[in-house]
Amino acid sequence: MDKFVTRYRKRSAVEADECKTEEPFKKYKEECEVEEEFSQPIPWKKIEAEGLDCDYSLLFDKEEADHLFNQLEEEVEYFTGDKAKLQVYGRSYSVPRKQATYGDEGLMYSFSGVHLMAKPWTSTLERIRDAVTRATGHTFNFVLINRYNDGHDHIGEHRDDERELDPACPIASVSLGAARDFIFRHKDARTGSSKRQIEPVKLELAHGSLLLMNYPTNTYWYHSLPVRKKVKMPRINLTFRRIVKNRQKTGFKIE
Ligand SMILES: O=C(O)CCC(=O)C(=O)O
Repeated sequence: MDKFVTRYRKRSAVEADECKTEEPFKKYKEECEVEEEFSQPIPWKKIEAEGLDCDYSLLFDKEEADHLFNQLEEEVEYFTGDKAKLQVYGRSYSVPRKQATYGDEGLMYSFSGVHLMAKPWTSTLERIRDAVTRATGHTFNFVLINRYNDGHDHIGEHRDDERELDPACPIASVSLGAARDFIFRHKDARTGSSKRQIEPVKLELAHGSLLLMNYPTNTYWYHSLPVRKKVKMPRINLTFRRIVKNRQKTGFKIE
């Protein structure tokens, strides 16, 4: 595993310290107290590089993560047939994994030529979403689910930089099932002949983990989940997002 810069902190403890501000900042202090109610103290690992800002933690212990994985296997309805295809430069490709989208009513997320409508939240998805909110203080109205049957299933390099995503809200990525490598590559260093040499940042996303991709990570860095033929077990990844309603694209909808 390549090295990356890490800093451990307890998010809520740090926020509590920041709340010990003097009288002129009373309003700020009150806001911090509200924030604290949302926070669940988990130890965060900071992952930083030029233009990359992420936080990583284990959100669920093995027993809970196993339970959530099994519940999702029963509840989630993935897109099939034409709905499981991407458009790249006018050509249609099968997605090398399964995908589903859930969220608040009327929300739609568009990428790679497809427009995916949110199905209503299931109870398990609400439970995971609310755990992420307690841990981060952020609220989310949409989740993209990717299911990888084994190490052949993968996702290619891309950025989650669609204009309908609220940049003030991190993308919160929850992983359940097989641990998989996850690679960030800077946009100016993606090929051997690139003008800059910036090392990729590589992590392993564990069962029950939470990775927060904070602004401006998705402006400068592509990410991917490469093929790993030795991985024989399935994995489910949930990326919780906040979509700004009036910035959604209109067009062909997949429901
Ligand atoms: O499965 C993963 O960890 C990555 C998913 C991803 O890149 C995405 O949802 O944009």
